[in-house]
Amino acid sequence: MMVKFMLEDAYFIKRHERGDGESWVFNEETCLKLISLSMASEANTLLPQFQDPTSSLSGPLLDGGGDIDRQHGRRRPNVKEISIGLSGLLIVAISIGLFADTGRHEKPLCRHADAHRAALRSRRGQAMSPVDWKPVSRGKPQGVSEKSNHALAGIRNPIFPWTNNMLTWQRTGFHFQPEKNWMNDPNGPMFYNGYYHIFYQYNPDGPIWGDKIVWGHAASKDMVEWIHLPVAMVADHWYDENGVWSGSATVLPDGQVILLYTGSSNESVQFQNLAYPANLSDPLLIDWVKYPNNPVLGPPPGIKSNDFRDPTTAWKTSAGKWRITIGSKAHRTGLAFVYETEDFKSYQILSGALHAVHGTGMWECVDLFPVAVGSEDGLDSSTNGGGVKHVMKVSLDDDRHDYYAIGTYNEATNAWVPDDPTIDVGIGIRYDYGKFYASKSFYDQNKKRRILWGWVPESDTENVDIMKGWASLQSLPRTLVLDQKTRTNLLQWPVEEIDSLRLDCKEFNRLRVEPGSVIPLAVKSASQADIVAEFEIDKAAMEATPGSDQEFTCASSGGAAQLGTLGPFGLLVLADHRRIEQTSVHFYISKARDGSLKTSFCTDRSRSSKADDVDKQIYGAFVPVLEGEKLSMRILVDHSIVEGFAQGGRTCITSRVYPTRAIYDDAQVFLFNNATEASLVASVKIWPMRSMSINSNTEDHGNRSPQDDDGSCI
Ligand code: DQQ
Repeated sequence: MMVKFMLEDAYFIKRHERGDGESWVFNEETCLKLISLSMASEANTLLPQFQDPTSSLSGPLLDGGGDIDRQHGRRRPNVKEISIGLSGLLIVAISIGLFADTGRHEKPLCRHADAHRAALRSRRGQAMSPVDWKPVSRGKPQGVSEKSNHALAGIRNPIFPWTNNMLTWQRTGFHFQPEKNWMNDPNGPMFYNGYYHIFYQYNPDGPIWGDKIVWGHAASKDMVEWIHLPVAMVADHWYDENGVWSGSATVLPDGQVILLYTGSSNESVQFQNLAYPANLSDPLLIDWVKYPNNPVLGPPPGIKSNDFRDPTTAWKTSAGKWRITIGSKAHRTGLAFVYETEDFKSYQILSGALHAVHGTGMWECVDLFPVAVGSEDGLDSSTNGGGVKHVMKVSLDDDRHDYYAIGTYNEATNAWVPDDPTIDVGIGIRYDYGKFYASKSFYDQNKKRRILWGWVPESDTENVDIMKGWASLQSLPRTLVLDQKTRTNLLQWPVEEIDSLRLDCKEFNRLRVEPGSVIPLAVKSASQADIVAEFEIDKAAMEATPGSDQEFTCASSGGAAQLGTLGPFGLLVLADHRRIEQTSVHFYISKARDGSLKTSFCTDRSRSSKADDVDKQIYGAFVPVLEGEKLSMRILVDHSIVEGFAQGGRTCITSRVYPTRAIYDDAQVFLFNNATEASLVASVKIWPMRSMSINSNTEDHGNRSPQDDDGSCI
């Protein structure tokens, strides 16, 4: 099946009449876009696959090709039937040498290619050389966090020959993603009038971050079956001309809904703006109105005009006023300002900062919310007082990770103080030790719980995203509660509604896994699967193991293939039958000289793909395991995303992986134990997962409804 690029006819192709019959040319705007993309692509070795000027329009992404104009015996793009995107056009254009005006083609489709190239070069003020080309920075110069995947910047390795089959498989079945194009941060999540709403940073013009980011919008009754809605807000005013950036929703007690968001202005100044629904009785809240006197807030004195963004949900004080916090930085100190308002139109800055941490750089997408001590109920954002702790979260622009800390918010002094300053926000615990950024939580008054969404970027190159026609996912929505056992961390867990996607369960009960062994767990396909596993490690071996001073970290200690006394052990997912490709999600126990045990939870992607143009970094972190607890993990595999939760969600790792063989029915699951001394007893349940309805992914295990199967393990 070919990758389906969804392209409106308006995507820049123009039909051109000539005396000798009809032919097709790209209009000037298209040519400019294609040429700038091709200049960005020309250094990579993707091109040889497409360079044969005599080849037809077919290529890895275009099998099926365009149709033949029978009358003139000439191949022409058929936008209706082929429906390819800008990315497809680029590749087609490159493949038939459209830009070169070389005479290889009697009728080049970009007739002023050289002039366009020269103009672009001089605009950038530099000659682009294929050798030292790096992707155009997408973010920092505009005063917002870098969006392109810099782990792979300037990649010169041969680019893997991706096929349609492989790229089509990468699209997920039960993660939220728009039908096409680029997505980043979740914005303004809320429950309103029977529907969950998710807005998101979206580039309607293509699969890479852009300078006209808008708010995409979708609604759902259960966060499982989503309705894609029209874009909620576009960049159409001077104060948001460079992008409608991140922000939050507040549902007021009288039912009004307030959106506050950052607009990047025509001069790249970050202003805060107000918007509200045009029609509150529309449960889908399709139309949004921007307040006519926007912006409502500009950067405070002494703060750089592009270091002031991402307003939070408002909380109500005991005096009945509303407060919001906004992230910023002063030199290298990350900080958050607090503003007070009665009407969301005029604001007063409160003195001091809510909190500041030296050396953490710009704070994006700050979140501040209460959690209950002694209960797993979620709390409305305005709750404070006895039995309540406040969690502060910051997204660090410098390393693009989300950090949280547990502490106390004092309304009178307007300061948040961490319980343990050694693990202050930005220097301590992360929500997730893989790819997970710019997250946002909301209180779900429907089920009395707090829910977290996070942006999960790609780990491949922009070139491949252009081929796919889409980039980025949202994590599964996760419930957030204070871990009542430790009280020093949160527990994150996929919302219970996700369980309704489970199909017939396969159970593997109390399997003995000897040191050095690998056991296949027979399932039809685990491209979409929910896996729960528990491990008991041989106690005698644990006790007999001598302690050591050697420090273990998942990333630096050799991954799943490294043999240790008490690990690694766990599961291999997205593994083909020969395990040429495999992604491991595993534990490793290390024993210190004083006999204390430390457990790490890791995801090893180093052998996840034969492709070398994807990031395969090993992820991991320490996970608290309390006396008497078994080691447990839950892994949700959904094509190119693997979300792992250890010990009920104390430590989480979300990864993007891009196998080339371990796909479709060859995406298998294995148990493994690379400990040299300790055997294991493992119990595993695997549920294939059906697709949510928004993602018309073909591999959905027969599209059965949840009623067909209660997914229970016998
Ligand atoms: N993304 C938005 C900004 C935010 C950043 C722009 C975080 O508002 O700071 O797309 O990824």
